[in-house]
Amino acid sequence: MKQQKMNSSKFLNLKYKPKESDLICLFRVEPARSVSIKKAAETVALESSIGTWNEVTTEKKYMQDLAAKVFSIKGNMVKIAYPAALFEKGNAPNILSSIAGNIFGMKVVKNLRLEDIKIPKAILNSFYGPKFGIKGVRKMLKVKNRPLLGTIIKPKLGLRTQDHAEVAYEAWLGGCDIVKDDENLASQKFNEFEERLARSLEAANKAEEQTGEKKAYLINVTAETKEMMKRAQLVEDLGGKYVMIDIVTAGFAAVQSLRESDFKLAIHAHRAMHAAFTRNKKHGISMMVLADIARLIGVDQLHIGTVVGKLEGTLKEVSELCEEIEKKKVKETKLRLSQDWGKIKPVLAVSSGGLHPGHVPYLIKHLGKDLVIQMGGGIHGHPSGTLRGAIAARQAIDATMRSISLKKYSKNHTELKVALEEWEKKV
Ligand code: RUB
Ligand code: CA
Repeated sequence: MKQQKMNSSKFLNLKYKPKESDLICLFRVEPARSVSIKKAAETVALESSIGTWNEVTTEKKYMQDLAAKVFSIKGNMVKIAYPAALFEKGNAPNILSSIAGNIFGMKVVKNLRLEDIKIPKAILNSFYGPKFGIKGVRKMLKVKNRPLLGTIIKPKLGLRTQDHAEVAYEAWLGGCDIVKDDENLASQKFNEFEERLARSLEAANKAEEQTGEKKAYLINVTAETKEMMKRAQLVEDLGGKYVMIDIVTAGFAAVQSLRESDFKLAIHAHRAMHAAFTRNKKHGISMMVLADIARLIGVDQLHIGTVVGKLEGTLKEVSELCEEIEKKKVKETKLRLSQDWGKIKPVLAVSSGGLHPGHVPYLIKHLGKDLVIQMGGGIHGHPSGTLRGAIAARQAIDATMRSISLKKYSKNHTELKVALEEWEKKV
């Protein structure tokens, strides 16, 4: 490949000690054939800060301090420090257009993956972070100690509004704290938003009266931004507590708009489409980075994976993600940078995708009790229906919180027994 002619030394300084105020990125860089790792790394730094493919006559001395610097190269792992002044504060799309922009398509890299980012205090404090966070959500739902139980209405598309509300009611009655729409339910003709909202909130109120517990409906407001805001307003007007949004397909600016409005609504973040760029271990953007952005812009709950369910993600990856969003300070690991989240509240982790009651002990053991355990098929697929399915799931949580094995607990809890028999081979 033809090497680029450029004045790039200002973009590579292995003696550079990053400043507290720098934003740090950890990249995995696989250079193209005949390109050195140094050349590939400094090209990433220049393209994502003040450089381009050649020297330009418009460059001024006063901008030199804005150059991003490669300051560490270990094998393929490269760290780059970005001066905070490169970015507009409080503007997530702007930050991503720099550190995760053109660079993924450059010919000097065969593969490039942004593994993690470390956000300096000044940038952190320019964002809202979660409005409720773990404590706020627990307070709202009056659940102190155990994981929250959630369900996704299934089938994900197709149910008519009255049936949707009926299924939701049964799930709440059986013991779910949270009932949510699936990622691709919006306002289709068979189940329009406004009617669904009204009917489902009615069902939630009825279930609250009958169980004495708080019940939340997480309606999916994902839509064009102005329409999304109208829908969120409607949720607030009708007394809802939560909204759900597909943060990747709606876009980070839309999530910021939702968070930075005056709504008193908790935000549940679904990550549909993330695996298009997070799954390839050599190229793209990691889920860790997506989690950082989600916490920064202020969602209250985020899907992080299940390890044992239907979607990919190792225990190490999922538990590191859980720490990243739930702790105040996280330590550096092989694929993660340290972070002090300061005043930014923690986000409640959500495990969802292919789960059933038999998975509960594993999830609580490895991810802790600050968790929403969500089961769609694992509740509505219970041989005796949704109500019994939700009862079984809640029994699994109760047993685990009391350190009783599911097998033992199921001896005098029929719903759990049936669930365990049904999914025995799928634990
Ligand atoms: C859950 C489901 C959710 C996934 C999303 O349904 O399909 O959309 O949790 O994945 P079920 P992730 O319980 O029937 O599998 O949580 O990994 O983002
Ligand atoms: Ca991070």
